[in-house]
Amino acid sequence: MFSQALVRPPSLNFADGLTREDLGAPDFPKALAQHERYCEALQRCGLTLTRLPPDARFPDGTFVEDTAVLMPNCSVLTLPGAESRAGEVDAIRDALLRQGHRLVQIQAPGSVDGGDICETGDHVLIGISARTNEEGARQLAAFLADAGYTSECVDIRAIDSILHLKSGLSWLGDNRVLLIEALAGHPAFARYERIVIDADEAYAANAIRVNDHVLLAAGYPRTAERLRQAGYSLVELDMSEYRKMDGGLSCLSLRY
Ligand code: CIR
Repeated sequence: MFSQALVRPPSLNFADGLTREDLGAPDFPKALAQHERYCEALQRCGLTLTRLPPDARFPDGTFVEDTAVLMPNCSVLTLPGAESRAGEVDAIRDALLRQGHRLVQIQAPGSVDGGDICETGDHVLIGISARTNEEGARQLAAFLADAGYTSECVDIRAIDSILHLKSGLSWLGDNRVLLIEALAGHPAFARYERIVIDADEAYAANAIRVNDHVLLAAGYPRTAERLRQAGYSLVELDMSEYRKMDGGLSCLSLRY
């Protein structure tokens, strides 16, 4: 169960962030409103929120997930793989230290984006991507092993459609994952029950299980139906402005 989440609303220059999408510039007031709905949904799932102020030095700073990997027994600050994002970690470090976390940190030449890290109970999947490199994965695996977790790498560099591992994968609990077809055949997922998403609903793969609910991007009816049939209680949220910036539901919070 999660009890807390750390979030950071987008800064006014959110549109200056990195993106590989070609969906136009995000609408700032709409992005803020969507962020507020997202925060309300986390609170509805029982979480207490820590809200950091936006910081215009980091237009991607609202995607706080990439700055840390928080497990019940282990709190790791990352070193995000995009140079423009490395400084985002400082504010997260301060906030987590204030809350009493004992932190370890990925060091260069290692790089890790939290979006590449998928916790599945005591086993952690580490995406090797354009942002998370093998050295970062090695350092993270060692921190996790010290804390009693196992891990394995999933190389996603050949899958152009996803930025991070979790752009195409969600842990639903109950030994179940939701994932895109391009990942479904990877041996790392053989141990899980797999719900494979239709190609035209691929964006919905970035969902989050938060206690008794699953937060899902709105507008993906077949995925929603499949999850309802599997017994999940859904909260559907409009993510249009974050999608334009290559982000999704998991990216907007650190949950712990
Ligand atoms: C970036 O390219 O870094 C941001 N515009 C999007 C990051 C999304 N984060 C995530 O999937 N965890």
